[in-house]
Amino acid sequence: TEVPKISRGAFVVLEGVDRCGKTTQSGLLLKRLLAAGIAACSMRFPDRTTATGKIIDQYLQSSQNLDDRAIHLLFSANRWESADALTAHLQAGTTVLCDRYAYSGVAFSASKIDKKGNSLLSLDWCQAPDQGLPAPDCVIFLDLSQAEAEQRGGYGGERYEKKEMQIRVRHRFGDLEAIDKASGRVAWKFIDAAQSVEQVENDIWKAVEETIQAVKGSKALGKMWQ
Ligand code: 2DT
Repeated sequence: TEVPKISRGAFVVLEGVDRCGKTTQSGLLLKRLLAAGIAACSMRFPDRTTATGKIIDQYLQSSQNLDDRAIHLLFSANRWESADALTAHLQAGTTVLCDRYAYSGVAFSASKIDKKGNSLLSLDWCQAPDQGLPAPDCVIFLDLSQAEAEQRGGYGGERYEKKEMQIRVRHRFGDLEAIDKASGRVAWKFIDAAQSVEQVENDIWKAVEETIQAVKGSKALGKMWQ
């Protein structure tokens, strides 16, 4: 007798600029998937609970300084630590939602500049350590203009929560979307995060349903940037 093969879970990454409501939406989405009877779990990066995550947390809270390359590699290592578990969830048929991923990794590091305004780390250099990680089936990008982000009541006190940095990060996300578009491997869905929480939730749900359908059509799990 043949055991029917369960199709793998979908891998959905949520990205966006600060203040876009990403964390709220990832909670709502997980609830909705489970309510619809779809096996699902969520992850978030940085995962501040692991050994690398603790150093990352100290760095973000500015209680520890690190070389820009060293912290970039730690953020990447923080994802690689979870790569096997992530793949296992997907192969077992569980849909995985991930709040930030390698896209944030590259967008933030590649937005660092020196005193003259020159980039410190190139996009290519930043992408390299994450190459080969499981690739998402879709990237849901919660888009918010700089003006709308500012209206939401200012940024917090962590290292990257500064206006000029956020503007550069938004551009780097655009560069990364263009790279995925050119390769045709990972679909990005842009969602207007200035809408109400319910509207954003519904737009995300539509995007996720489409992604799950595509995965059921036996779309193979890809590898990041290769
Ligand atoms: P949260 O506020 O979502 O905890 O993010 N970051 C994130 C990086 O610089 N590199 C990465 O690889 C990742 C995943 C984005 C904390 C900050 O860390 C930044 C915001």
